[in-house]
Amino acid sequence: MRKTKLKLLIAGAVAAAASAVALIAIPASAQTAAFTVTNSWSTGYQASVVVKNDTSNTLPTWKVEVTLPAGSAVVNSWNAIQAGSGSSYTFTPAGWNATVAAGASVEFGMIVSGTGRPTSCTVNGSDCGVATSPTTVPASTAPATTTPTSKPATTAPTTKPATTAPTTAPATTAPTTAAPATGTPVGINGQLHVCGVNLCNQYDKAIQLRGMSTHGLQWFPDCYTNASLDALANDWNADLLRIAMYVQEGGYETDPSGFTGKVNTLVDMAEARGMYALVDFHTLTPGDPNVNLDRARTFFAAVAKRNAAKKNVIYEIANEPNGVSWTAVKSYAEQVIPVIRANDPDAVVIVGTRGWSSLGVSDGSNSSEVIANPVKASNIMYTFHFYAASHKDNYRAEVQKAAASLPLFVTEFGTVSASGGGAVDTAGSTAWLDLLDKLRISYANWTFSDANEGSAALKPGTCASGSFTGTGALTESGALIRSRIRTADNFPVG
Ligand code: IDC
Repeated sequence: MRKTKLKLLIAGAVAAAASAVALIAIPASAQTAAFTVTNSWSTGYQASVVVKNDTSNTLPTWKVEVTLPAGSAVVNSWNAIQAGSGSSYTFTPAGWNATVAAGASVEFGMIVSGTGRPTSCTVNGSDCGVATSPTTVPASTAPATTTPTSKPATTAPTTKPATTAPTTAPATTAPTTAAPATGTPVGINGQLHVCGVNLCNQYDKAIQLRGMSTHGLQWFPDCYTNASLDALANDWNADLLRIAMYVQEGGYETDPSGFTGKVNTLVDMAEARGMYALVDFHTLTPGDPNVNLDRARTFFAAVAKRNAAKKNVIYEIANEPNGVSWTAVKSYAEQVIPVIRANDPDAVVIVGTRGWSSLGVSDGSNSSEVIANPVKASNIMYTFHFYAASHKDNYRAEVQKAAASLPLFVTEFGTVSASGGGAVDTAGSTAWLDLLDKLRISYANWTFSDANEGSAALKPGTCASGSFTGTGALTESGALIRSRIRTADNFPVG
């Protein structure tokens, strides 16, 4: 999420100063668009486009047309509907972001393969001020790529609803932007995005992340320490830490700023070890996520704003919707996702599914309800959860089928029964993990904790002892899962 401030389409006075570059003047008061390269690599780049309404009237809709030079193409975009191919592309509102109030702006993003920057751009038919030369800027020589990592002021969201405050984080959650260690999962893969049905890395290659979920943060504080996360990163070779922040049951609702701070601290601890952090808004009881909608808005506004510059954060907005229709879950998602996008535009967001994130199967439905009526947002994935002793072949068949159409992420699974206890089902767990490996579906196992239940990876008493490495600390479930997670990732890089 590093913002490199390489602004190629510049409006107004700034444009006039760039005398070496031919620019088309725009009126002082107009709809403008600014194209910013937010991340680049040898074979492509990520860009953000901000459409700003500088007039005193509401803009009812917008359309941005971009032309790229030969050899460059848009491969993926989010927060806009993309049409076109080859060198010409059109971007129109994603559905919820058509209207732009006077003085406000909307933002969308894209991944481009090839290094050619746009040769032209219009917003609502008017030229948005395109540099006609140079058309390509090698990332290594771009003047601003090493300058500030913070988002330029012009891209700051101006339409954030008042309910998405707070805007100030407690002192304990001051942002850090430590560069991920090279050779680590985050160091190699960088900012992730969804491409087709896959999770893709900064080279636009499909990857699978394998890692562990915490137990409820309110119950197991001793389990998430520097020593335990060192073991997870270096002994388990985990790519991912899921941070399960229960909302009820003594969780977030009892101390919003305290739990927000705990989550942020774990995001930093994962980042320092080059692991991705999956921020799980662990709704469970009640099962309708809309009950927690206001809390979700407040929580995600704060966490997304604070962590916007990081590359390692993925947001999971509702753990396990249950007793609620898909349309209700979708409505919740379409209200929470814009809050995240307004603060952290390029992060992957994962949406829970009906029937305890079973794609509807545990409620007698299936993934077709999602495929037929997807969430109106891009750069998103859908959640699937299973417990190996409870969820068998019919669930595996559904995942196999759904994975052809939907980007899936197994943000939680257990080797045992859905109660979280009982015996490890080794054959069932192996069948599931083989399927996920084959489909390159990322996963996090429940739980990296020493809870006295079969799903816990660590023997009771491990966290108090402070000794986490090796197999001595592991339960049967922990030994099985560690052996699956610690094999080489071989992330594709080119
Ligand atoms: C379980 C814990 C258990 C705790 C309970 C509280 O394992 O110690 O008492 O939650 O609600 C899920 C949920 C996850 C459950 C887990 C096992 O996401 O919170 O954890 N499970 O029941 N979905 C299916 C299983």
